[in-house]
Amino acid sequence: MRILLLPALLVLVAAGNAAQIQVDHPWARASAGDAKTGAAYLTITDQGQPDKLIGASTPVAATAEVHETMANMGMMTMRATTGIALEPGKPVALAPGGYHVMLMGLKAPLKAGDNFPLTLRFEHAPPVTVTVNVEPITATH
Ligand SMILES: [Cu+2]
Repeated sequence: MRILLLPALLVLVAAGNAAQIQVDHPWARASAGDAKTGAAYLTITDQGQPDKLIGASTPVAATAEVHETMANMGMMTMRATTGIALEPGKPVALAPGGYHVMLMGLKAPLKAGDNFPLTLRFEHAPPVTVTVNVEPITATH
């Protein structure tokens, strides 16, 4: 009996630890000159329960905030969000012109070819740290 139960238990433990949040293609644009702000982009797919992206942090910037871009009286502006809702199985893109992770107080300019860690925080799922690739300043995807 014990021999039969053990594998079942291991499967349960493995399922509990499976990544609930999938993050694809994390990238950022290289800094223009010595700009102290930047933005990181990525696509999040929630593989678990409904959740919310509520924050981010990275060692390369003093602050990271989840922002949304919006048109306000003909001007594109952005503001911090209280969170981005994630629905199971529905990818949410953080991309130029929309949601992004704003990096403020960059400790050094982002250079194409470099990469840096970015930790995403969720309402329910445990934090996820991804590696953000810095792409040329002309990158749009
Ligand atoms: Cu922003």
